[in-house]
Amino acid sequence: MNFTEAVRVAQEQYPKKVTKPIKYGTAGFRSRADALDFIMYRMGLLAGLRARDTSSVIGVMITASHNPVPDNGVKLVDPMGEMLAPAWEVHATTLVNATDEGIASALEGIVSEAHIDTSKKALVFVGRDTRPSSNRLCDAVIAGVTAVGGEFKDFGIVSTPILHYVVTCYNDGGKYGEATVQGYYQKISRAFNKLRSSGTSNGNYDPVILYDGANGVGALAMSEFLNNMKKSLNVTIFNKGEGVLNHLCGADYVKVQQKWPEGVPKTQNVRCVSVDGDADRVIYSYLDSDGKFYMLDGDKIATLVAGYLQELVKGSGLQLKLGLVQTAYANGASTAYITEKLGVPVACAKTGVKHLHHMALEFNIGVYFEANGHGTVIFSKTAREAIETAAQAKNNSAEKLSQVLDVINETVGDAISDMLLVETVLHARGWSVSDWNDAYTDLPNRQMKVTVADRAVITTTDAERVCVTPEGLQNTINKIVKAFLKGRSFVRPSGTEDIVRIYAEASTQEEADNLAIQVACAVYEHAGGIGDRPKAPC
Ligand code: NG1
Ligand code: ZN
Repeated sequence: MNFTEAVRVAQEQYPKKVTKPIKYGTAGFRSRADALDFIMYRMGLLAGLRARDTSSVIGVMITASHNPVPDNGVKLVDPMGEMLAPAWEVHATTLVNATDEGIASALEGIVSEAHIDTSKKALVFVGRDTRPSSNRLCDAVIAGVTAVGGEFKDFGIVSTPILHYVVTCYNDGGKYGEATVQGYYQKISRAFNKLRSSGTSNGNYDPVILYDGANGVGALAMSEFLNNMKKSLNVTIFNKGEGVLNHLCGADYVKVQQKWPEGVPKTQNVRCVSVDGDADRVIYSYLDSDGKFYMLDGDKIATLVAGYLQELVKGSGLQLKLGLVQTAYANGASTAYITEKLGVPVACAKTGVKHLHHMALEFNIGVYFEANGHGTVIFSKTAREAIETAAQAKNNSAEKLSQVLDVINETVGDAISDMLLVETVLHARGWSVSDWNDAYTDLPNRQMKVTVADRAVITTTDAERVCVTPEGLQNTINKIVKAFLKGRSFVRPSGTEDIVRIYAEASTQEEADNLAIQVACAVYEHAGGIGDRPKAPC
């Protein structure tokens, strides 16, 4: 195949306007939407090649998740719903950094390195979020797929987990489920309805939810679920799109700002479920009878779920190894609770779900969650088969495990499927949201961002908990941390924003804030900070 057509379309319709090197990061390429057209086009080209390389459907998702509306982004979904293979991240970076004329030789290089048979058919599934720029950027992706002779199926506005789901189902011939958007809603809601067949209330559990759709696709997805879910849950949807996407609402806002989302009535003692802009993250929160705000993040969800699954595994008598994978952002109290109280082994991975997913494969049942609410549970083939066999033999715990399995979207973190899983566990335990929260108390923590001239000067090791360069920074952090009771702090360059992230936890909120500021200042000094010196937590 020659790539003259690919170059012609690039030059005429999607010329490259930036020269700064760009890297395929934690969540693909992300930046301001108006700088993304040529990247989208090239990711369409790449998806066409990757589809031939794997003889499978490849997904392309257009979203900037929890980021503000002017941003957008793109990531490729590999055949079984996984994130793009590392070798292909390198190809993506090479292709995007080529000049317009250089596209042909970049593509030829990929074809020869990956030994791709370009005469094969290529099919690409494309999905996008509700951002105003997403439609235009979707056209650019499609132009890329077409320019390398590929075919596409446009799923329109869908959540990220839906796109992962349809890609997986198509490639496994429908074993995991039907490869359609309706198939996704039906599979998960049918499983949930079945779990609720014994009734909707239990003990302190009340099936009432205030749902914060972040003014994005998560609101649309939830109303589709409600159409399928009969009366198993009493959900009221807020932030349906009347406001600005992710602005003062949604999972990231609630988690990072530790505040109740705007647009949701302040009803006390009722669970509020916030999702992010592409509905792959979920955060719970509530207000107590005094109006005090509490947040239940990915760590709380992970520990709730892992504890419950562990109980069912024990009850079933099956010899299955269950483990939890977290990142350095996991609250220290959650790690202590799950290892010491529940006896579940915990592993720490680098930020980014692909790293967590990879580590979770080491267990028969791997629960993985980022503190920001992104995660899921994966079951090995052995676990799945053992559970199904025991369930058929009427082993009660195995039957429950088997039902829970169908509510989970194993292909990727899925806000709504995760919410249904949480609701299942709370219901089974007869817990109110405060019962859940009382399991352990989070150590006060704070996240901050510092802008530096070049965030690549910061490199890390040990699952990003230790800073290797610039020299001296880690020593300074160690010295600062020492002065704080239960102090812990680390810094890493963001993979999705042009900033350095600071994380700090300590025994009081004031101390955590203070620690974060001091470490932020150390980063500012050692790593070439620009703009104002960090002052207040931001
Ligand atoms: P970066 O920007 O690399 O920190 C953020 C999240 C990740 C992950 C990605 C993808 C934090 C601290 N980081 O990555 O966990 O979700 O976005 O969306 O929340
Ligand atoms: Zn997201």
